Amino acid sequence: MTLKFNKSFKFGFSTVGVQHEMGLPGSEFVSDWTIWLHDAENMAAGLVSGDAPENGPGYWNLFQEDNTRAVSIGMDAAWFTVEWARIFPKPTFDIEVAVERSGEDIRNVSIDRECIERLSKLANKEALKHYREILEDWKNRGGLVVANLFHWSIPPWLHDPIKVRKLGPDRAPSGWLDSRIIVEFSKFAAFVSHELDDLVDAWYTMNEPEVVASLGYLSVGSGFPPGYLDFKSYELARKHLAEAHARAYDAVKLFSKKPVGIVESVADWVPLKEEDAEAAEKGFEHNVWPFEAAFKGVFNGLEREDLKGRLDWVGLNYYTRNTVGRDEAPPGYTTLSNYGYGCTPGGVSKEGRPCSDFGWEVYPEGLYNVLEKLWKRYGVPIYVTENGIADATDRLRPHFIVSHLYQVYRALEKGIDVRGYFHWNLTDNLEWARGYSMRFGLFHVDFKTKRRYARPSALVFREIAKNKEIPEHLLHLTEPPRVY
Ligand code: PGI
Repeated sequence: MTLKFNKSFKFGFSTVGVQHEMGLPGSEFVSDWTIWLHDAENMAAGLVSGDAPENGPGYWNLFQEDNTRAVSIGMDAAWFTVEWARIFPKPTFDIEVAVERSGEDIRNVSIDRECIERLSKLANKEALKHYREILEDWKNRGGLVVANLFHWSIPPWLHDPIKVRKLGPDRAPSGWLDSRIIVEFSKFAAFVSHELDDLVDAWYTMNEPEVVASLGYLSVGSGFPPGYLDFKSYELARKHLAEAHARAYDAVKLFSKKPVGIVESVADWVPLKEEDAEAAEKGFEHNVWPFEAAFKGVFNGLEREDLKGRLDWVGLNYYTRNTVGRDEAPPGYTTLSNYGYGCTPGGVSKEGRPCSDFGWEVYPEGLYNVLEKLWKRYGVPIYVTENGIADATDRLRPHFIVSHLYQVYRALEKGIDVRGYFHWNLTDNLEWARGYSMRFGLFHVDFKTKRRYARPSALVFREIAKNKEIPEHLLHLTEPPRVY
Protein backbone atom coordinates (compact mmCIF):
# COMPACT_ATOMS: atom_id res chain seq x y z
CA MET A 1 0.00 0.00 0.00
CA THR A 2 1.13 3.54 -0.75
CA LEU A 3 -0.51 6.84 0.20
CA LYS A 4 -0.98 8.87 -2.96
CA PHE A 5 -1.12 12.61 -3.33
CA ASN A 6 -2.88 14.15 -6.28
CA LYS A 7 -0.55 14.73 -9.26
CA SER A 8 -1.24 18.46 -9.06
CA PHE A 9 -0.13 18.63 -5.41
CA LYS A 10 3.07 20.69 -5.13
CA PHE A 11 6.25 20.07 -3.14
CA GLY A 12 8.36 23.15 -2.67
CA PHE A 13 11.09 25.19 -1.04
CA SER A 14 11.51 28.89 -0.37
CA THR A 15 13.96 31.76 -0.05
CA VAL A 16 14.08 34.90 2.06
CA GLY A 17 16.60 37.69 1.29
CA VAL A 18 18.19 38.10 4.71
CA GLN A 19 18.20 34.35 5.33
CA HIS A 20 19.45 32.98 1.99
CA GLU A 21 20.66 35.51 -0.48
CA MET A 22 23.94 36.84 0.86
CA GLY A 23 27.27 35.06 1.27
CA LEU A 24 29.11 35.72 -1.97
CA PRO A 25 30.42 38.95 -3.55
CA GLY A 26 27.85 41.22 -5.15
CA SER A 27 24.91 39.91 -3.14
CA GLU A 28 24.90 42.42 -0.28
CA PHE A 29 21.97 44.66 0.60
CA VAL A 30 21.16 46.66 3.70
CA SER A 31 17.91 46.47 5.65
CA ASP A 32 16.83 47.14 9.23
CA TRP A 33 17.83 43.55 10.02
CA THR A 34 21.40 44.27 8.85
CA ILE A 35 21.64 47.15 11.30
CA TRP A 36 20.06 45.05 14.01
CA LEU A 37 22.23 41.96 13.59
CA HIS A 38 25.44 44.02 13.45
CA ASP A 39 24.68 46.03 16.57
CA ALA A 40 27.37 45.52 19.20
CA GLU A 41 25.02 46.13 22.13
CA ASN A 42 22.61 43.53 20.80
CA MET A 43 25.48 41.07 20.64
CA ALA A 44 26.77 41.96 24.11
CA ALA A 45 23.27 41.51 25.52
CA GLY A 46 23.02 38.11 23.85
CA LEU A 47 19.97 39.28 21.90
CA VAL A 48 21.54 38.29 18.60
CA SER A 49 24.07 35.61 17.75
CA GLY A 50 26.74 37.79 16.17
CA ASP A 51 26.37 35.93 12.88
CA ALA A 52 26.19 38.25 9.89
CA PRO A 53 23.73 37.81 7.02
CA GLU A 54 26.60 38.63 4.66
CA ASN A 55 28.00 35.15 5.42
CA GLY A 56 24.89 33.30 4.34
CA PRO A 57 24.38 30.39 1.95
CA GLY A 58 24.70 32.63 -1.11
CA TYR A 59 21.50 31.89 -3.02
CA TRP A 60 21.75 35.19 -4.96
CA ASN A 61 24.80 33.76 -6.76
CA LEU A 62 24.08 30.05 -6.48
CA PHE A 63 20.39 30.03 -7.41
CA GLN A 64 20.81 27.82 -10.47
CA GLU A 65 22.67 25.22 -8.50
CA ASP A 66 20.11 25.24 -5.66
CA ASN A 67 17.21 25.13 -8.10
CA THR A 68 18.78 22.07 -9.70
CA ARG A 69 19.10 20.53 -6.26
CA ALA A 70 15.45 21.24 -5.51
CA VAL A 71 14.33 19.58 -8.74
CA SER A 72 16.59 16.62 -8.00
CA ILE A 73 14.61 15.85 -4.85
CA GLY A 74 11.25 16.18 -6.56
CA MET A 75 10.37 19.80 -5.85
CA ASP A 76 8.08 21.56 -8.31
CA ALA A 77 7.16 24.76 -6.46
CA ALA A 78 8.93 27.57 -4.65
CA TRP A 79 8.12 30.82 -2.98
CA PHE A 80 10.55 33.71 -3.29
CA THR A 81 10.70 36.86 -1.23
CA VAL A 82 11.26 40.01 -3.26
CA GLU A 83 13.25 42.18 -0.88
CA TRP A 84 11.84 45.65 -0.52
CA ALA A 85 15.20 47.04 0.62
CA ARG A 86 16.86 45.75 -2.55
CA ILE A 87 14.28 47.22 -4.92
CA PHE A 88 14.01 50.57 -3.14
CA PRO A 89 17.24 51.32 -1.28
CA LYS A 90 16.21 55.00 -1.38
CA PRO A 91 12.99 56.58 -0.04
CA THR A 92 9.85 56.53 -2.17
CA PHE A 93 8.08 59.17 -0.03
CA ASP A 94 8.32 61.87 -2.71
CA ILE A 95 6.24 59.99 -5.23
CA GLU A 96 2.84 61.41 -4.46
CA VAL A 97 -0.29 59.29 -4.34
CA ALA A 98 -3.80 60.08 -3.15
CA VAL A 99 -4.44 58.54 0.25
CA GLU A 100 -7.94 58.19 1.60
CA ARG A 101 -8.00 58.39 5.36
CA SER A 102 -10.78 58.06 7.85
CA GLY A 103 -9.57 59.17 11.24
CA GLU A 104 -6.48 57.08 11.83
CA ASP A 105 -7.37 54.48 9.20
CA ILE A 106 -5.87 54.28 5.73
CA ARG A 107 -8.74 53.11 3.52
CA ASN A 108 -7.38 53.51 0.05
CA VAL A 109 -4.15 54.36 -1.75
CA SER A 110 -4.54 55.41 -5.41
CA ILE A 111 -1.69 54.25 -7.56
CA ASP A 112 -1.63 55.04 -11.27
CA ARG A 113 0.68 54.44 -14.24
CA GLU A 114 2.47 57.71 -13.70
CA CYS A 115 3.30 56.61 -10.18
CA ILE A 116 4.71 53.33 -11.53
CA GLU A 117 6.86 55.24 -14.02
CA ARG A 118 8.25 57.43 -11.27
CA LEU A 119 8.88 54.39 -9.07
CA SER A 120 10.67 52.76 -11.96
CA LYS A 121 13.15 55.63 -12.07
CA LEU A 122 13.94 55.17 -8.38
CA ALA A 123 14.10 51.38 -8.37
CA ASN A 124 17.26 49.31 -8.39
CA LYS A 125 17.00 47.85 -11.89
CA GLU A 126 19.88 45.46 -11.38
CA ALA A 127 18.16 43.82 -8.44
CA LEU A 128 14.88 43.63 -10.30
CA LYS A 129 16.59 42.01 -13.27
CA HIS A 130 18.26 39.52 -10.99
CA TYR A 131 14.94 38.53 -9.42
CA ARG A 132 13.58 38.04 -12.93
CA GLU A 133 16.47 35.69 -13.65
CA ILE A 134 15.82 33.68 -10.50
CA LEU A 135 12.09 33.38 -11.14
CA GLU A 136 12.61 32.61 -14.83
CA ASP A 137 15.12 29.89 -14.04
CA TRP A 138 12.63 28.22 -11.72
CA LYS A 139 9.73 28.65 -14.13
CA ASN A 140 11.77 27.16 -16.98
CA ARG A 141 12.19 24.04 -14.91
CA GLY A 142 8.42 23.75 -14.71
CA GLY A 143 8.22 25.05 -11.13
CA LEU A 144 5.28 26.93 -9.65
CA VAL A 145 6.30 30.46 -8.65
CA VAL A 146 4.86 32.12 -5.56
CA ALA A 147 6.07 35.63 -4.74
CA ASN A 148 6.18 37.03 -1.21
CA LEU A 149 6.44 40.80 -0.73
CA PHE A 150 7.45 41.01 2.91
CA HIS A 151 9.42 38.66 5.08
CA TRP A 152 10.40 40.92 7.97
CA SER A 153 13.13 43.16 6.60
CA ILE A 154 12.37 46.82 5.99
CA PRO A 155 14.43 49.41 4.08
CA PRO A 156 16.52 51.40 6.58
CA TRP A 157 14.93 54.70 5.48
CA LEU A 158 11.71 53.39 7.03
CA HIS A 159 13.06 51.63 10.09
CA ASP A 160 16.04 52.20 12.36
CA PRO A 161 15.40 49.64 15.12
CA ILE A 162 18.35 50.71 17.26
CA LYS A 163 17.18 54.31 17.34
CA VAL A 164 13.61 53.23 18.06
CA ARG A 165 14.79 51.33 21.10
CA LYS A 166 17.09 54.08 22.33
CA LEU A 167 15.15 57.22 21.51
CA GLY A 168 11.61 55.97 21.10
CA PRO A 169 9.47 55.69 17.97
CA ASP A 170 8.78 59.43 17.73
CA ARG A 171 12.43 60.22 17.20
CA ALA A 172 13.42 57.58 14.67
CA PRO A 173 12.19 55.98 11.47
CA SER A 174 9.82 53.65 13.26
CA GLY A 175 8.83 50.95 10.76
CA TRP A 176 5.45 49.45 11.57
CA LEU A 177 4.67 52.21 14.05
CA ASP A 178 4.47 54.88 11.34
CA SER A 179 1.35 54.77 9.16
CA ARG A 180 3.38 56.00 6.19
CA ILE A 181 4.76 52.47 5.89
CA ILE A 182 1.34 51.39 4.58
CA VAL A 183 1.50 53.88 1.71
CA GLU A 184 5.12 53.06 0.83
CA PHE A 185 4.46 49.33 1.01
CA SER A 186 1.50 49.74 -1.37
CA LYS A 187 3.74 51.52 -3.88
CA PHE A 188 6.30 48.76 -3.62
CA ALA A 189 3.62 46.05 -4.04
CA ALA A 190 2.12 47.74 -7.09
CA PHE A 191 5.51 48.21 -8.68
CA VAL A 192 6.63 44.61 -8.15
CA SER A 193 3.32 43.27 -9.43
CA HIS A 194 3.68 45.49 -12.50
CA GLU A 195 7.21 44.24 -13.14
CA LEU A 196 7.05 40.54 -12.28
CA ASP A 197 3.47 39.35 -12.67
CA ASP A 198 4.21 37.52 -15.94
CA LEU A 199 6.48 35.14 -14.01
CA VAL A 200 4.32 34.69 -10.91
CA ASP A 201 1.56 32.12 -10.30
CA ALA A 202 0.42 33.37 -6.90
CA TRP A 203 1.26 36.27 -4.60
CA TYR A 204 1.27 36.91 -0.91
CA THR A 205 1.69 40.22 0.79
CA MET A 206 3.49 39.24 3.95
CA ASN A 207 4.80 36.55 6.23
CA GLU A 208 3.53 36.27 9.80
CA PRO A 209 2.37 39.78 10.77
CA GLU A 210 1.60 38.54 14.29
CA VAL A 211 5.19 37.37 14.74
CA VAL A 212 6.49 40.75 13.53
CA ALA A 213 4.33 42.62 16.04
CA SER A 214 4.61 40.30 19.01
CA LEU A 215 8.34 39.60 18.83
CA GLY A 216 9.12 43.23 17.98
CA TYR A 217 7.13 44.86 20.78
CA LEU A 218 6.23 42.22 23.38
CA SER A 219 8.68 39.29 23.49
CA VAL A 220 11.72 41.51 23.31
CA GLY A 221 13.99 38.72 24.55
CA SER A 222 13.50 37.01 21.19
CA GLY A 223 16.06 39.31 19.59
CA PHE A 224 13.69 40.71 16.97
CA PRO A 225 13.81 44.38 15.95
CA PRO A 226 13.12 46.85 17.39
CA GLY A 227 12.93 45.11 20.78
CA TYR A 228 10.85 47.96 22.12
CA LEU A 229 8.61 46.66 24.89
CA ASP A 230 5.32 48.52 24.69
CA PHE A 231 1.82 47.10 24.46
CA LYS A 232 0.43 50.13 22.64
CA SER A 233 3.12 49.80 20.01
CA TYR A 234 2.25 46.14 19.59
CA GLU A 235 -1.37 47.08 18.96
CA LEU A 236 -0.44 49.88 16.57
CA ALA A 237 1.93 47.65 14.59
CA ARG A 238 -0.81 45.02 14.23
CA LYS A 239 -3.26 47.61 12.92
CA HIS A 240 -0.75 48.93 10.42
CA LEU A 241 0.11 45.40 9.28
CA ALA A 242 -3.58 44.59 8.78
CA GLU A 243 -4.02 47.73 6.71
CA ALA A 244 -0.80 47.15 4.80
CA HIS A 245 -2.05 43.74 3.72
CA ALA A 246 -5.34 45.14 2.46
CA ARG A 247 -3.75 48.05 0.63
CA ALA A 248 -1.01 45.84 -0.87
CA TYR A 249 -3.66 43.31 -1.93
CA ASP A 250 -5.41 46.10 -3.85
CA ALA A 251 -2.08 47.30 -5.27
CA VAL A 252 -1.07 43.86 -6.58
CA LYS A 253 -4.51 43.43 -8.14
CA LEU A 254 -3.99 46.57 -10.23
CA PHE A 255 -1.63 44.60 -12.46
CA SER A 256 -2.37 40.97 -11.64
CA LYS A 257 -5.21 38.49 -11.91
CA LYS A 258 -3.38 35.93 -9.80
CA PRO A 259 -4.55 34.90 -6.35
CA VAL A 260 -3.22 36.98 -3.47
CA GLY A 261 -2.91 35.56 0.03
CA ILE A 262 -1.32 36.17 3.40
CA VAL A 263 0.80 33.84 5.53
CA GLU A 264 0.70 33.36 9.29
CA SER A 265 2.17 30.71 11.54
CA VAL A 266 -0.70 29.07 13.34
CA ALA A 267 -0.11 26.62 16.15
CA ASP A 268 -2.45 23.87 17.19
CA TRP A 269 -3.89 25.31 20.40
CA VAL A 270 -4.31 22.35 22.73
CA PRO A 271 -6.03 22.64 26.13
CA LEU A 272 -4.10 20.97 28.94
CA LYS A 273 -7.31 19.78 30.60
CA GLU A 274 -10.92 19.77 29.51
CA GLU A 275 -11.67 22.92 31.48
CA ASP A 276 -8.99 24.77 29.48
CA ALA A 277 -10.89 24.37 26.20
CA GLU A 278 -12.09 27.96 26.21
CA ALA A 279 -8.56 29.24 26.84
CA ALA A 280 -7.30 27.26 23.84
CA GLU A 281 -10.12 28.66 21.71
CA LYS A 282 -9.11 32.20 22.70
CA GLY A 283 -5.49 31.55 21.81
CA PHE A 284 -6.41 30.22 18.38
CA GLU A 285 -8.78 33.10 17.75
CA HIS A 286 -6.05 35.59 18.49
CA ASN A 287 -3.55 33.65 16.39
CA VAL A 288 -5.68 33.90 13.23
CA TRP A 289 -6.34 37.65 13.34
CA PRO A 290 -4.49 38.29 10.04
CA PHE A 291 -6.90 35.93 8.25
CA GLU A 292 -9.93 37.31 10.06
CA ALA A 293 -8.97 40.83 9.00
CA ALA A 294 -8.26 39.89 5.40
CA PHE A 295 -11.24 37.58 4.92
CA LYS A 296 -14.02 39.09 7.03
CA GLY A 297 -12.65 42.58 7.54
CA VAL A 298 -12.89 42.02 11.28
CA PHE A 299 -10.14 43.67 13.27
CA ASN A 300 -10.25 44.37 17.02
CA GLY A 301 -13.92 43.46 17.05
CA LEU A 302 -14.91 45.96 14.35
CA GLU A 303 -15.82 45.12 10.78
CA ARG A 304 -14.19 47.23 8.09
CA GLU A 305 -15.31 47.12 4.46
CA ASP A 306 -11.89 48.32 3.31
CA LEU A 307 -10.14 45.30 4.87
CA LYS A 308 -12.68 42.65 3.89
CA GLY A 309 -12.67 40.18 0.97
CA ARG A 310 -8.91 40.26 0.51
CA LEU A 311 -7.89 36.66 0.99
CA ASP A 312 -7.74 34.44 -2.11
CA TRP A 313 -5.69 31.78 -0.39
CA VAL A 314 -4.33 30.98 3.06
CA GLY A 315 -0.66 30.35 3.77
CA LEU A 316 -0.05 28.23 6.85
CA ASN A 317 3.32 27.99 8.55
CA TYR A 318 3.13 25.09 10.96
CA TYR A 319 5.86 24.03 13.36
CA THR A 320 4.28 22.78 16.58
CA ARG A 321 1.45 23.26 19.06
CA ASN A 322 0.75 25.56 21.98
CA THR A 323 -0.53 23.76 25.03
CA VAL A 324 -2.44 26.19 27.19
CA GLY A 325 -4.12 26.52 30.53
CA ARG A 326 -6.80 28.86 31.75
CA ASP A 327 -5.76 32.21 33.17
CA GLU A 328 -7.92 34.69 35.08
CA ALA A 329 -5.88 37.61 33.79
CA PRO A 330 -6.19 38.80 30.17
CA PRO A 331 -5.84 37.42 27.54
CA GLY A 332 -7.42 34.45 29.38
CA TYR A 333 -4.86 31.80 28.56
CA THR A 334 -1.32 30.96 29.46
CA THR A 335 1.09 28.96 27.31
CA LEU A 336 2.68 26.09 29.22
CA SER A 337 6.32 25.19 28.99
CA ASN A 338 7.62 21.73 28.18
CA TYR A 339 5.10 21.51 25.36
CA GLY A 340 5.10 23.04 21.88
CA TYR A 341 7.55 25.92 21.41
CA GLY A 342 8.48 25.87 25.11
CA CYS A 343 10.67 22.78 25.40
CA THR A 344 14.31 22.10 26.17
CA PRO A 345 16.50 22.13 23.04
CA GLY A 346 17.17 18.55 22.03
CA GLY A 347 15.05 17.33 24.92
CA VAL A 348 11.78 15.55 25.40
CA SER A 349 8.40 17.20 25.94
CA LYS A 350 6.17 16.51 28.91
CA GLU A 351 4.20 14.16 26.72
CA GLY A 352 7.25 12.18 25.64
CA ARG A 353 7.76 13.79 22.26
CA PRO A 354 11.22 14.59 20.91
CA CYS A 355 12.13 18.29 20.59
CA SER A 356 14.24 20.10 18.02
CA ASP A 357 17.52 21.96 18.47
CA PHE A 358 15.29 25.03 18.98
CA GLY A 359 13.29 23.27 21.71
CA TRP A 360 10.18 22.84 19.58
CA GLU A 361 8.12 19.70 20.19
CA VAL A 362 7.43 17.39 17.25
CA TYR A 363 3.63 17.37 17.06
CA PRO A 364 2.51 16.38 13.55
CA GLU A 365 -1.17 15.77 14.28
CA GLY A 366 -1.49 19.49 15.00
CA LEU A 367 -0.94 20.17 11.32
CA TYR A 368 -4.09 18.28 10.43
CA ASN A 369 -6.06 20.03 13.17
CA VAL A 370 -5.04 23.50 11.99
CA LEU A 371 -5.70 22.69 8.32
CA GLU A 372 -9.18 21.51 9.23
CA LYS A 373 -9.95 24.60 11.29
CA LEU A 374 -8.70 27.02 8.62
CA TRP A 375 -10.60 25.20 5.89
CA LYS A 376 -13.85 25.28 7.89
CA ARG A 377 -13.46 29.00 8.58
CA TYR A 378 -12.38 30.30 5.20
CA GLY A 379 -12.96 27.62 2.58
CA VAL A 380 -10.20 28.98 0.33
CA PRO A 381 -7.21 27.01 -1.02
CA ILE A 382 -4.44 26.46 1.50
CA TYR A 383 -0.73 26.08 1.04
CA VAL A 384 1.49 24.81 3.84
CA THR A 385 4.02 27.57 3.20
CA GLU A 386 6.44 26.44 5.93
CA ASN A 387 7.05 23.28 7.90
CA GLY A 388 10.39 21.96 9.06
CA ILE A 389 12.75 21.38 11.97
CA ALA A 390 16.03 22.70 13.36
CA ASP A 391 17.99 19.46 13.55
CA ALA A 392 21.69 19.71 12.74
CA THR A 393 22.36 15.98 12.99
CA ASP A 394 19.20 14.99 11.08
CA ARG A 395 18.21 12.53 13.80
CA LEU A 396 14.57 13.68 13.80
CA ARG A 397 13.98 15.17 10.35
CA PRO A 398 13.19 11.98 8.37
CA HIS A 399 10.44 11.03 10.80
CA PHE A 400 9.35 14.68 11.00
CA ILE A 401 8.85 14.88 7.24
CA VAL A 402 6.94 11.65 6.82
CA SER A 403 4.72 12.20 9.84
CA HIS A 404 3.80 15.76 8.78
CA LEU A 405 3.17 14.82 5.15
CA TYR A 406 0.95 12.05 6.45
CA GLN A 407 -1.18 14.69 8.18
CA VAL A 408 -1.43 16.62 4.92
CA TYR A 409 -2.49 13.39 3.25
CA ARG A 410 -5.20 12.92 5.88
CA ALA A 411 -6.44 16.47 5.24
CA LEU A 412 -6.61 15.81 1.49
CA GLU A 413 -8.55 12.62 2.15
CA LYS A 414 -11.08 14.70 4.10
CA GLY A 415 -11.57 16.98 1.10
CA ILE A 416 -9.57 19.90 2.48
CA ASP A 417 -8.17 21.91 -0.44
CA VAL A 418 -4.45 21.84 0.36
CA ARG A 419 -2.52 22.70 -2.79
CA GLY A 420 1.07 22.21 -1.71
CA TYR A 421 3.71 21.73 0.97
CA PHE A 422 6.83 23.90 1.14
CA HIS A 423 9.54 22.44 3.31
CA TRP A 424 11.44 24.86 5.53
CA ASN A 425 14.04 24.60 4.15
CA LEU A 426 16.01 23.34 1.18
CA THR A 427 19.31 24.49 2.67
CA ASP A 428 20.59 25.70 6.02
CA ASN A 429 20.28 29.48 6.27
CA LEU A 430 20.38 32.41 8.66
CA GLU A 431 17.89 31.82 11.45
CA TRP A 432 17.41 35.52 12.32
CA ALA A 433 18.62 36.34 15.86
CA ARG A 434 19.86 32.77 16.31
CA GLY A 435 22.15 32.94 13.32
CA TYR A 436 23.62 29.86 11.66
CA SER A 437 23.29 27.62 14.71
CA MET A 438 19.75 26.56 13.87
CA ARG A 439 19.95 24.27 10.89
CA PHE A 440 16.69 23.68 9.05
CA GLY A 441 18.10 22.38 5.74
CA LEU A 442 17.47 19.20 3.83
CA PHE A 443 20.98 20.10 2.70
CA HIS A 444 23.74 20.92 5.15
CA VAL A 445 25.62 24.08 4.17
CA ASP A 446 29.31 24.61 4.87
CA PHE A 447 29.13 28.38 5.30
CA LYS A 448 32.86 28.79 4.63
CA THR A 449 32.97 27.06 1.26
CA LYS A 450 29.23 27.44 0.45
CA ARG A 451 29.17 23.78 -0.41
CA ARG A 452 25.98 21.82 0.17
CA TYR A 453 25.73 18.23 1.37
CA ALA A 454 22.51 16.21 1.23
CA ARG A 455 21.27 15.07 4.61
CA PRO A 456 19.58 11.65 4.73
CA SER A 457 16.24 13.44 5.07
CA ALA A 458 16.70 14.98 1.60
CA LEU A 459 16.54 11.43 0.25
CA VAL A 460 13.47 10.66 2.31
CA PHE A 461 11.84 13.82 0.96
CA ARG A 462 12.76 12.77 -2.57
CA GLU A 463 11.21 9.33 -2.07
CA ILE A 464 7.89 11.03 -1.44
CA ALA A 465 8.00 14.11 -3.67
CA LYS A 466 9.25 12.42 -6.86
CA ASN A 467 6.27 10.08 -7.10
CA LYS A 468 3.89 12.21 -5.04
CA GLU A 469 3.19 9.38 -2.66
CA ILE A 470 4.32 8.01 0.68
CA PRO A 471 5.76 4.65 -0.34
CA GLU A 472 5.16 1.49 1.60
CA HIS A 473 8.66 1.35 3.06
CA LEU A 474 8.13 4.73 4.79
CA LEU A 475 4.74 3.98 6.30
CA HIS A 476 6.31 3.07 9.63
CA LEU A 477 7.17 6.76 10.00
CA THR A 478 3.65 8.15 9.58
CA GLU A 479 2.73 8.02 13.28
CA PRO A 480 4.03 10.75 15.62
CA PRO A 481 7.45 10.05 17.15
CA ARG A 482 7.56 9.21 20.83
CA VAL A 483 10.47 8.87 23.20
CA TYR A 484 8.46 7.20 25.96
O1 PGI B 1 12.25 29.37 12.55
C1 PGI B 1 12.11 28.82 11.29
C2 PGI B 1 11.29 29.74 10.39
C3 PGI B 1 12.01 31.02 10.00
O2 PGI B 1 13.28 30.77 9.53
C4 PGI B 1 11.13 31.74 8.95
O3 PGI B 1 11.74 32.89 8.44
C5 PGI B 1 9.81 32.17 9.60
O4 PGI B 1 8.84 32.48 8.67
N1 PGI B 1 10.03 30.12 11.04
C6 PGI B 1 9.38 29.52 12.07
C7 PGI B 1 8.23 30.23 12.26
N2 PGI B 1 8.24 31.26 11.37
C8 PGI B 1 9.34 31.21 10.63
C9 PGI B 1 7.17 29.95 13.28
C10 PGI B 1 6.86 31.09 14.23
C11 PGI B 1 8.04 31.60 14.97
C12 PGI B 1 8.74 32.67 14.47
C13 PGI B 1 9.84 33.18 15.12
C14 PGI B 1 8.46 31.05 16.16
C15 PGI B 1 9.56 31.54 16.83
C16 PGI B 1 10.27 32.62 16.32
